[in-house]
Amino acid sequence: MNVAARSCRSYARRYADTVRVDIVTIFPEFFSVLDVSLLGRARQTGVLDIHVHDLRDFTHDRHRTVDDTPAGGGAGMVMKPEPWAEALDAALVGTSAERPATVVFPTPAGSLFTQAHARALSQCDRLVFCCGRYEGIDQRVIEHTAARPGVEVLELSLGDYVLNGGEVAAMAMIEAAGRLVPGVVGNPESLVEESHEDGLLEYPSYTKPAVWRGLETPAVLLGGNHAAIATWRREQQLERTRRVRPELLEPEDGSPELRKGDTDA
Ligand code: JD8
Repeated sequence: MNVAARSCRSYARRYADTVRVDIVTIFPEFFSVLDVSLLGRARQTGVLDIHVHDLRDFTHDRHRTVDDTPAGGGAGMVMKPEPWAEALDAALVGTSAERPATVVFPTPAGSLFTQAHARALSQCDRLVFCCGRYEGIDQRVIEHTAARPGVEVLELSLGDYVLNGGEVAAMAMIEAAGRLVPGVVGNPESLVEESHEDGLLEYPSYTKPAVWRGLETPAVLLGGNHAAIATWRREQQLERTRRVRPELLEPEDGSPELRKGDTDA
């Protein structure tokens, strides 16, 4: 079974009409972007209940220390476990098998975040995002969190490139999941057509004027033949996907001999 399918089964289904999201970070100001646009409005209308916590508020020393030297040596610093445990104690208050929560640790060492994860996260009642910095978080925090009753832990990577911390990744995951929560996007029909929901890239879009700087809108889009338009758009999706992202057309778990271009000829 692939990771996404396995995750879908184990994630808590969403029944409440509000999704509660807690974010733990040493840079709470990063998340001011969640005040604007679609997610900002969803927060105002109460569909999303987002709370940002400063990890340093869970320290007890004068310098509000969240990092320490790596066990075994090496460059950089590692986030110490104690503030994380206290922050998660607070974020997970009331969590139980009956009131489950999904805790996401964005990390380059995690599974690749996909639209299937976004879909599954959008169906959870309670999400907690733990944003690491430096070389990352002491691994025991992940282990300890996964052992809490009612908690499902996910280590997810935004993609195969290096970020300075988990904040930007968490933001992308929150936006991808948040827009799938019922009531966040005004017209739910606009969700079904889009990229990655059907495993293909999107078709190109055009608006007026029909001729702009000598460039024409494809005639089929101006002809009013809706069947022809649908056929053209599907062909464009397939052509684009084959050209730009051919791997999306290959079977996900296909054995090598079944894959196109992978024969031993
Ligand atoms: C969390 C610390 C930085 C990671 C040394 C620089 C996700 N797709 C992704 N790329 N990078 C991250 C990510 C990076 C993070 C942290 C997520 C916490 N860093 C570290 C290890 C190597 N640096 C990510 N999701």
